[in-house]
Amino acid sequence: KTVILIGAPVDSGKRRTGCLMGPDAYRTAGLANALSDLGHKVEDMGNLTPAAHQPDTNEGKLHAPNETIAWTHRLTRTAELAMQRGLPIFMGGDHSLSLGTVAGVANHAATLGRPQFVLWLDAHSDFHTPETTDSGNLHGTPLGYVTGREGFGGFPKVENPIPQENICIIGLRSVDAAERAALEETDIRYHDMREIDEIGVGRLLSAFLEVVAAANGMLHVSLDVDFLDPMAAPAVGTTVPGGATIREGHLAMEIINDSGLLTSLDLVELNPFLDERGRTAQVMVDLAASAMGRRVFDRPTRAHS
Ligand code: DIR
Ligand code: MN
Ligand code: MN
Ligand code: MN
Repeated sequence: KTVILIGAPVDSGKRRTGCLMGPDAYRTAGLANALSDLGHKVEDMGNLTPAAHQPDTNEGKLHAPNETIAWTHRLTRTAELAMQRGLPIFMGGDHSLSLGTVAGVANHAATLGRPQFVLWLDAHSDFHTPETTDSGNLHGTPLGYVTGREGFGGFPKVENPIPQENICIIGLRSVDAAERAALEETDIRYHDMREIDEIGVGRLLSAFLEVVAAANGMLHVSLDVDFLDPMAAPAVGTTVPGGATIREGHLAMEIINDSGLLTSLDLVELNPFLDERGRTAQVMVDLAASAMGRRVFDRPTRAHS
């Protein structure tokens, strides 16, 4: 496959800064080599910048809406174009980058007449709107946006909203009350950590992938660092204990690879400023490699740091 690495140093989706260093941390942890070792043709587009925008003020409840809107414009267009040439991996950046990446890949799927599906691996459901968010942090809103919820005035119109039943969230353990109420009214498929414990991430995921395959769908995977337990992946601003293990993460990625369905991937919320000698960046690179065909049997051995 042709894999297109796209640096999206988005840091406007929440107040704690540092995610802007994410793309370079993934490069330093060897993402391009990990993928080319698997036989892929890898291109690195470098880091994007947001579209031109007015500076943000500190008025109002939302944090940095202008910058996030500008990123949404840039990323929607970039995702549409990259999809014509290969499999984009968006190296974040915080989760607000997915307002653009998901909107863009959905536009491309529409030109092919194929349905777009989204797998959201996250402790959080990110289903807020600018009106329902308590924190004012727009990284909590991408699924609200791409499903076409109201309340995104000033943002680009979502041309091809993702149907609710085409979305599956796995890993939930921190859902705000308003979000939960909204989510329960939808046809979004969602699985919390207890379901991972009792049923297993493999079975939950396989059930969703069967639906994607039956529909000849395109599959976008959005992997939030906090899907993983903070003991395994500490470099994220919103750690929530009780997350997925390294093995559950890899199993999910390996099953995604086996399905042959993956068409685009976000790696989001890595904050290298909070990392321990690049450990979390390395975990995310290894997970991406598993999603792109590395088998656990072949994983390179690494000296302890
Ligand atoms: C939180 C944060 N629910 C909010 N969401 C996060 O601000 O709305 N998503 N961290 O991954
Ligand atoms: Mn998230
Ligand atoms: Mn999260
Ligand atoms: Mn939230």
